[in-house]
Amino acid sequence: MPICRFQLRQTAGGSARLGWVDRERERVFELTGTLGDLLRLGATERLDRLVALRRSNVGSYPLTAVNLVAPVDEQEVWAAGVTYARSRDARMEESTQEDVYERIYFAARPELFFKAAGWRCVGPGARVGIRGDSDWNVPEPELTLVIDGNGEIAGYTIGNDVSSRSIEGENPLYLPQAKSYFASCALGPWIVLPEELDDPTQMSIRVAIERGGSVAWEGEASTATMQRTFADLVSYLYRALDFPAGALLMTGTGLVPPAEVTLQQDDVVRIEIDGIGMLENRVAVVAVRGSE
Ligand code: DO4
Ligand code: MG
Repeated sequence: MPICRFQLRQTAGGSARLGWVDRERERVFELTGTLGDLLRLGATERLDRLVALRRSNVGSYPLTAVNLVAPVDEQEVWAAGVTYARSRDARMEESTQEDVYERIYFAARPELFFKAAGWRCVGPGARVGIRGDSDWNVPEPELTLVIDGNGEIAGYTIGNDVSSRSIEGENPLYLPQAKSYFASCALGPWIVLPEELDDPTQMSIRVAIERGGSVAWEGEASTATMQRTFADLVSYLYRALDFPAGALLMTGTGLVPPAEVTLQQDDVVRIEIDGIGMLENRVAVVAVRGSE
């Protein structure tokens, strides 16, 4: 059963709690401890602890009585780039420096970048941001790995690596500004354990941008078309950094809208991944300070 983080609706703004979700009964069962506590453990201890926690019966709530929040606490969120041909091609079209994308697609060392501290991430139903100083912005639907302190994959969730194409396209060295700003990282709705997921290398990812009640753009891709393996991405991330409380790693996008599509205020971005669920967020333009 998926692991989630949630707040009680009646105390919205109160601290987030850990839980597991019974999707059939549509209830959340509270668990003591944090996601970090679980990810500090090895795989066997984590499963034992989850079994023990599930027996402890701290409290349960109907899904309608809670707000799910991003399934991340003290972890950093990292992201891989140009792991699908579609991402490479879109960046070669937008960029003044197209060869860097062609080269990284085939290079042994993957592109990995820091996306967000856990506390900056938004969860299901919250607004995602697009920068007010960018006129070309897109969602990037990505299967996201939840990795434990030992570098083992402990679960999977959905990520939206919202990005500015105009800022990255102007100069690849602007990548951190294109990628990391207020509410640019959405995660959720929950974490599905590896034991509970069919083959994650063969999963369909679907996205739709809804505008004023109709679909402005939609697309579908399969993780089967990814150019790299999850193990390879994780091993590079953990090569020269440690993550005692685990880390999240977005695995790159295979879905980039055509050039004429840009996100707008109040668009709704809906991402679905088989076996995991749906992550839906409405868009808000993030005001930037000091721009004309
Ligand atoms: O190279 C820039 C970032 C690529 C990215 O975020 C992706 O491919 O998903
Ligand atoms: Mg991305």
